Amino acid sequence: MPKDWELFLMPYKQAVDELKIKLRGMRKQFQQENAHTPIEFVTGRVKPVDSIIEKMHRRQISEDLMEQDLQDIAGLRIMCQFVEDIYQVVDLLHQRTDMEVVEERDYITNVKPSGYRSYHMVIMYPVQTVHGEKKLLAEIQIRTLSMNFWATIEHSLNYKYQGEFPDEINERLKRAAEAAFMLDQEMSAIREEIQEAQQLFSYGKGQQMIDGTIERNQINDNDDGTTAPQDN
Ligand code: 0O2
Ligand code: 0O2
Repeated sequence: MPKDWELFLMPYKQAVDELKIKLRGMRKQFQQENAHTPIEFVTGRVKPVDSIIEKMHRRQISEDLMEQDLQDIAGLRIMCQFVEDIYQVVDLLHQRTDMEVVEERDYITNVKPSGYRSYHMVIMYPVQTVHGEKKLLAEIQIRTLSMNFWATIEHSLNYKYQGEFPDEINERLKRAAEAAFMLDQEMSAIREEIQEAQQLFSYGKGQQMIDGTIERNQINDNDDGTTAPQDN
């Protein structure tokens, strides 16, 4: 195991920070161009050391293979409004020249037995360090808001039951996953109508800015794409 975890994880932290800025920048660019943005918001984290150690034990990964086999030390998550947006983001990431897609897992078409849905991409990403370039793996999970709601709840229940759900909870979670996916399908069916309304709304916001009546964008648009007022 690395003697100095902080030092070992530094490039991973740098990768997560850089990728958050780049992915949030994509959202900003779509908004600036008054186009529908396929990215609703972006989060990211470096896997905590205890989770890294636990996963290495569980998957019997040796230390020399850690950086190769543990693909989610750096993890990014992109939340989208519609299932169609997920595939647009996938295409956009394929086109980028600052990262290389090395693996993909489509858990939307191939739903996990738990009911989990998301699109996973593993990328090779170069970070510049004082010792030169270091290429490392990062995992990008792309999902709808509805898939994210389900995964977040299921993940927190996992803490309580350590993955051993009682049958009734298991069944309910699977039903909830299907209900969440039905919500996605219903929203997709009226996607054009929703996007038209959203475009009118954002155009309205822009007009208000030009008139100088109210500077809504300043209070409403956080860096992470949420709409809560900023503290700083
Ligand atoms: P928990 O509760 O254990 O999950 P910012 O200030 O917005 O630039 P910040 O504060 O680092 O960035 O937070 P960010 O980027 O909004 O999101 C961090 C949270 O996102 C983490 O919570 C994770 O829950 C979640 N997350 C984001 N991406 C991933 C991912 O790829 N994999 C996993 N497993 N989780 C992800 P915490 O704080 O770690 O707490
Ligand atoms: P974290 O940081 O707690 O989220 P493995 O861990 O062996 O099952 P593998 O091969 O590394 O999986 O990759 P996989 O299955 O493509 O992706 C693993 C990650 O996807 C998990 O990270 C979760 O973030 C998410 N995930 C996969 N299946 C489920 C599921 O059934 N429910 C929820 N809520 N999330 C899931 P980790 O390792 O759990 O770490």
